[in-house]
Amino acid sequence: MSGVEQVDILIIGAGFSGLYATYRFRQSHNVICLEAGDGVGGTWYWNRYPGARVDIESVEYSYGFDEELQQEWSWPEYFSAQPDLERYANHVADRFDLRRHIRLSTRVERMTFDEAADRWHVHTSRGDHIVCRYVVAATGSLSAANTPPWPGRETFRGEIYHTTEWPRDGIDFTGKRVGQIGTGSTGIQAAPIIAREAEHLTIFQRTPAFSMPSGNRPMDPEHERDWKANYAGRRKQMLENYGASLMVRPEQSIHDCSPEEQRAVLEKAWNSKSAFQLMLSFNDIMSDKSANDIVADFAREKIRSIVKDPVTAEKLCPKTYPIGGKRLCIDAGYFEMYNRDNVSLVDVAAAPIVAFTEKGLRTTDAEYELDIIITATGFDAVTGAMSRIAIEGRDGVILADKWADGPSAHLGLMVAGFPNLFMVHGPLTPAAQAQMITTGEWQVNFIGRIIDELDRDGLTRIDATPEGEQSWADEVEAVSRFTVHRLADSWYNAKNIEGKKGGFMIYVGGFPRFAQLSIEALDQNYRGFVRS
Ligand code: N01
Repeated sequence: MSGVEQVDILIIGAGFSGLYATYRFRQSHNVICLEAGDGVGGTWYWNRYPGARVDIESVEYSYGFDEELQQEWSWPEYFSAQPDLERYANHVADRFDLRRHIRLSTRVERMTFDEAADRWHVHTSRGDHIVCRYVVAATGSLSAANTPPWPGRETFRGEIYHTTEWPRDGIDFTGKRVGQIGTGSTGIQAAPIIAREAEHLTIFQRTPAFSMPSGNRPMDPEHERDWKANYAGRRKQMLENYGASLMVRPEQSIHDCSPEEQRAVLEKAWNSKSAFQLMLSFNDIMSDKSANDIVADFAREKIRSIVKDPVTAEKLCPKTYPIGGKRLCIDAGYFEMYNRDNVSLVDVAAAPIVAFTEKGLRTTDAEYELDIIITATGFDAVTGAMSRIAIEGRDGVILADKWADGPSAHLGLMVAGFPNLFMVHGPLTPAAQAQMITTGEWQVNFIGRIIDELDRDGLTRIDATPEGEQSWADEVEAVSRFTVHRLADSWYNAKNIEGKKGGFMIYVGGFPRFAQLSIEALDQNYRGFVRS
């Protein structure tokens, strides 16, 4: 498209937050939503690998903004699979007539802030040049693929796929020798299904993961009816809970129980059919390393009881970080998969992968011949999606440069020097520590309040101050001291990618505190912001 277009609000991303932002802002403003994919749904558009499924109950992990929508929609399973989540995103786009605001297959490449006019100039992969008052970046915290850095990729004669860029028509693994790199939430979901089809599946594991059974099952109509009878009340209650979810946080310390009592509670949690119940068995698992050790031992015992070959079982037992320190994985038959004859495990912590070759992959001690390589290697998380756009704020500062040593953002919402640019689920927000659809709606509404108050007061610019950024950085750091997350290398602290700097990039103080501090900042005369 040629010529310069003008809109009030430009939204980047048509994932769940971007769709809601489009709905919310088009009621009062002229909006456009740009989406890199050729369909809506964000995470649930891109991650169509076999077994992709949400780990929060779908009755929770869904929109609450429209009572009719939540009454009408039915989830076929407790923890929905990717196709159902994508179908839901498409339904919402159609039902609320959002598509006329959305431009698909359009990646934002460059943005510059015009200080004289208080306008962003946004340039896209299709040549659009759009001038707008505000940008709402709903770009996702897990949307920029982390691709392994090894040389020789172009020499490999077979096929390579990243799980987050999965072909729409799927992949036929029949009769193929498949190699999968990565055993995080994604790899653990995909592998058991690939193993059923492939001639042979080799898993290349750098760090073993803790995982528990997802407990997915067909939706119980009574459960659905019960939710729908008081959906609004439950949504409100969710926002009052740490993870914006009704998962119950217990009062009891593990140290107040005898070993037998501990075991009984942990067994019940393991079989609860409720993902994460294990971590919610006692109140000190995430804060007290000795409490955590008891649960980690229990989870390792489960692995040893499932995996028949003791050498493989031992390799699969995580021993270098606390359980829950990296996000707990959920699975459907992951550990059982290693009892198959056509699955083998390679420890690439001991002998790292160094290159793709014509025939497959080479580690420091062997070459593996493969027909298909799956990189389930995760994401340039939290900052990647924004840093990959050339965003130039005031005084010519580029966002990726400003964040070179780690992200800064007041309330995880705005970066000083980048006025009128709001992030949903930005760095230093609870992100995946809280249920992302409901908290995304909350953040969009919060941005809505800011924009409405600028309009009301006849102002055209809002920026975070360096002091605001610093105070939020202090808060993020302070709350992170109380959790065992610090003891694990993960995408939370940028240590999943060699050379990436970041510090602790997730707010672990809980959603209610995050929301309360955000509201207080606005109520206290926009503390940490400057408006003009
Ligand atoms: O990514 P990850 P993910 N050489 O970063 C390995 C959400 N999610 O896509 O642990 C060898 O967790 C890496 O090894 P290591 C959820 O929030 C949710 O799986 O870094 N290996 C690891 O094993 C989750 O936390 C759901 O040592 C390399 C794997 O690749 C987040 O997304 C489902 C490597 C990456 O694991 C990310 O999950 C899926 C290298 N160079 C995702 N680089 C559900 O809701 C990376 N690895 C259920």
